[in-house]
Amino acid sequence: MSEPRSYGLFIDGAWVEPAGRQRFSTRNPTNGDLLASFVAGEKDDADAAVTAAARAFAAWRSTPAPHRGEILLRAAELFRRNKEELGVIVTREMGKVIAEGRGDVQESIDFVEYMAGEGRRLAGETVPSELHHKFCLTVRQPKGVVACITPWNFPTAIPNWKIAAALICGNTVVFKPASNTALCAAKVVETYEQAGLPKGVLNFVTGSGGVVGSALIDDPRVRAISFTGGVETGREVYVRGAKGLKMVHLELGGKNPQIVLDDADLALALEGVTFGAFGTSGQRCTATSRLIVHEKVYDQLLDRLVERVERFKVGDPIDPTTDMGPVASADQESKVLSYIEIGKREGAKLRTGGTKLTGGAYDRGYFIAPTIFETRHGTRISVEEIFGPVLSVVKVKDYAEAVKVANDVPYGLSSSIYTRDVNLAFRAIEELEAGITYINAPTIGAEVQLPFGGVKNTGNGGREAGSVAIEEFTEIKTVFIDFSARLQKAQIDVGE
Ligand code: UN1
Repeated sequence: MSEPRSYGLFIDGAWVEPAGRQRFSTRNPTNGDLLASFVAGEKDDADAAVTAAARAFAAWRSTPAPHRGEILLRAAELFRRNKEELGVIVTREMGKVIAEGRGDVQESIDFVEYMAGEGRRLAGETVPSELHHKFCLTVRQPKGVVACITPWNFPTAIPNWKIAAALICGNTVVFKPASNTALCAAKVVETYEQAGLPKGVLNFVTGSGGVVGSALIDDPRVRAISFTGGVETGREVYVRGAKGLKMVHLELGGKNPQIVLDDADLALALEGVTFGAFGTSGQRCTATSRLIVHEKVYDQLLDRLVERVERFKVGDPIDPTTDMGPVASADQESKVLSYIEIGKREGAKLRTGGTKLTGGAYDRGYFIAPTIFETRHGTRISVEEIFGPVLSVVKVKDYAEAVKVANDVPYGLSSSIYTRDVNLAFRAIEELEAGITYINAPTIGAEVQLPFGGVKNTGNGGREAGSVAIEEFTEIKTVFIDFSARLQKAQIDVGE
């Protein structure tokens, strides 16, 4: 890779270097290589970004939505053209294997393209009036300045989910990315810049959540906040956003179950859980962190899974033959290792893994062996989000117990069931408490043209992606057009 680059903030269409700021760097979690350096933004920087976004709002709002869509389409084309380069940057900065690094960028392409098309829809509704010669309809209008605060695990895709949806609706944006994947975020911003977005429409402020994020959340000019991250931070964002009566969209954790019944195609279920639990080193909100297995097939499935995972090649994620890369940061590593200790202490049976990998190249990065615990439902490792390559396996006696266990956690993002029984599959759709249910497929791998989000502590009811993404970023205006040329009184002039 070329020399580490030094980035400023992107405010009002220009890369700027405010004087006297501290800087921070991002590093490759595989080997510690320095990647790029960034400004640790302060409150003044967040203020300047909001000022630019507020100023740009009037013109962007009145730009016809299909023209906004053309700019998004150009951004999508650029993401496509640069997919390989960006995929490599995702892998270098975040540590997911290169196929998934490319997948992250592909998800960006898919979503930005999809939202570009939304520029020719942004549909309202037309409904009948109770009065003569009167039209009733709704139109969508943007909210204003939107703050997009994003995590590191999908460092191009999740920013794009938020930014593209906000922009197509006519909002202007201040984007505050996770610090450890700020290079991916800067690349996203450069792409929109090259696509010809007018100045001030997208602004980029790096820095800590406590400083930059806080300033954005409390700024009265910010009308909506879209946040993906941990549940405790999310709760604080919600409470503080509520004080300003802002729309707050939250995408928080998960403790996603894969249920395997005794009639399941076990080879398929095995492939599913392998990808669902250990893809992205388990660092997806949708990752399979619980395998709930019918007692009749429990030993058979678990033995095969352990054997499969023990053959995993854990190493440099840029090597296409690697099955699993490192976790994303030192913080992640210590959090995951502490959960492994908790698992051991609470008496879970460690079937494989359970250690930091050391020796040779491992010593330069944050590598954890893929870990499988047999445990009973209710232990901490079986109900708390770990966000790493740690799978808890729980034995159940039938479908009813499987669903009970699956639902008995504070989260409800994704869920999956493997069965050939069509009735039980449909019952699972009805009964699993989750925003997403997969039948005979793993808990990861949502597609952008469908809503994404969850129930319980996973969020506050909103959904990203799909056509409903525009709900978060628009106000509905209800319009009555009376062409009767006389005063008509709703609820009073009845039956005429
Ligand atoms: C996330 O982990 O927050 O469904 C997003 C999936 C991906 C998105 C995950 N398409 O696994």
